[in-house]
Amino acid sequence: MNTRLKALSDWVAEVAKLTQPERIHWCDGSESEYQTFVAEMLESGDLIELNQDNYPGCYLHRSDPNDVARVEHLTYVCTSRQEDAGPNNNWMAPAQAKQMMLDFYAGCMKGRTLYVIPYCMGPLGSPFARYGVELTDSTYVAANMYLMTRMGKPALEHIEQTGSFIKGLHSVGELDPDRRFIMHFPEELTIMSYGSGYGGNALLGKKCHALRIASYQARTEGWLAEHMLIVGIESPEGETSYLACAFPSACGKTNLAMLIPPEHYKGWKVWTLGDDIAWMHLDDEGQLRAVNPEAGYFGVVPGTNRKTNPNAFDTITHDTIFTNVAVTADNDPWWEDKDGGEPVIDWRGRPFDAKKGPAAHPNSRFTVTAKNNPSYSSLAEAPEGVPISALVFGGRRRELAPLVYQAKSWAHGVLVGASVASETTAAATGKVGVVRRDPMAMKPFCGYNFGDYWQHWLSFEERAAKLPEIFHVNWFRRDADGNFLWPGFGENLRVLKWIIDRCEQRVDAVEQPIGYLPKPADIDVEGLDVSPDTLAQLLAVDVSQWSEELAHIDEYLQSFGSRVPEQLLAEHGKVKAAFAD
Ligand code: SAT
Ligand code: MN
Repeated sequence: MNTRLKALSDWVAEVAKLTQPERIHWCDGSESEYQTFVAEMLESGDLIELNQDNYPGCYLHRSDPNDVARVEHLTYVCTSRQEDAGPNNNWMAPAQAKQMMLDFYAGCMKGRTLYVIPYCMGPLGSPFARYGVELTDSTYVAANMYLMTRMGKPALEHIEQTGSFIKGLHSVGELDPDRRFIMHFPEELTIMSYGSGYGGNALLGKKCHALRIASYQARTEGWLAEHMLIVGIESPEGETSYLACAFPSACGKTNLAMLIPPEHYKGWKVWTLGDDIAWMHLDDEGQLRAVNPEAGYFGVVPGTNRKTNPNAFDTITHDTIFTNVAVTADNDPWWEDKDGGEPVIDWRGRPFDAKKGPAAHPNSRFTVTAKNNPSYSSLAEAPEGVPISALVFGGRRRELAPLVYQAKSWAHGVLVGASVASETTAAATGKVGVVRRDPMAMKPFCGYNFGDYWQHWLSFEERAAKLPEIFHVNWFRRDADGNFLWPGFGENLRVLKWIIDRCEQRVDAVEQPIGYLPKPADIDVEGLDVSPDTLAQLLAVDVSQWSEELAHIDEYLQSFGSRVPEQLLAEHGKVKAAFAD
């Protein structure tokens, strides 16, 4: 065995006995090892080489057509008491769940390689970094983990020193949707995943470890593991503010994290720290600081182009694994709104026929190291993380939620986060475009009861010296004809600027029952096709729509029974009373 840590070698031996792989490969995390994975997958057909002149180092993976997104209905949190998982999670008794998974795993790796992937989430050696080991029979997963995490020898050395790591066992199995489960055992720091090779179901360092297990640990240890991008906004004066923003999957986190300032924002710079997950701790001075546990991006491809997100576009022109995109006659990758090229073969490998649906799958993805990103922040590797000035929640709402508003206090901000709702997207299986409650964009990812989670959020008020201001944004408002009212993408910097000005107390606002809204004159629309009337619509608070929303929020909070913090209900009561005034 390739480790001196007995707990690890014993576990690998036990899993090998159960799953019976043909061989075991201990990942060292080297570039040459990655190239071996690629060569093997080109040979097996798991990867297809794309045009290497136009897209050097880029490959295409076509997944099973039944395995293209997260499966929330098959994802479970198995705590010993059901109420600890909460109504927000599927639950199964740990012994039952484990037995079911062990039955699936019996002999499942026959003829395959078992990869042992030691990985680190967070900057290596940072006090906030956490370690795990994923065992998988998928070369695609091993290659993706190389791009997405700090994996291999240094992580293993650290694990050997401390003896502590999260155990993640994964097998693609038969890719049978009826034999597919993603199981979490937070009390035992263990993950078991079977029957899917898709990102969030299979790259166990990401949603399974860095959100579900980590959020559970964070609660007991006094920190936060959140579904948030981290971005640094540098003004022409050289002052950088860091924001952490929570939006549900496929609502533009990657775009915001890589934003390019609008033309007349001369001298402004935007730095990416992370595009999906933030781990936040209070430092010795009581300041909230964030690190990104990941080292790469698993982003939505469709819609990415030189206009919407030039940084992302540049990032994925080399050394990228594309999953489920289409290809052109020149063997270039292609997706909807790529601008340029024509699809010839669709994501399933069939000749493209518009009647059969989109060329690229709506949840097609790119996997790429963060080092490819031209705007990658020099502080992204800083062990102590960056100080956070503002937390921003948001969702995809065609109506109701204004472009931006600010919570009146920390506790009110926790209510704003807890009340987030958003239209569903293709990032998870199921119907798209249905509004559902998605508190803090964590509905699919919180590893414990939301009632306890909100209490944990509230508890920061008494422990922190200066907490970030909390905001809510909505880039997705539409008019009666379905047209977006706000241009979005790089222009969102105009809203972020207002947020930063509020944090620095440089601008005042209009008080409304739901929070502080901008004065129209304080949202810069110079050079935009946004009329004063449109801006007024974007900033309007419709009383009758909001009273309906408040009733929904009430009902939702009540569904958590006695676990909902009294303080949260009191905050909600204040908003209702303000509307009644
Ligand atoms: O597949 S992932 O869960 O990693 C992507 C997402 O849905 O956010
Ligand atoms: Mn995500």
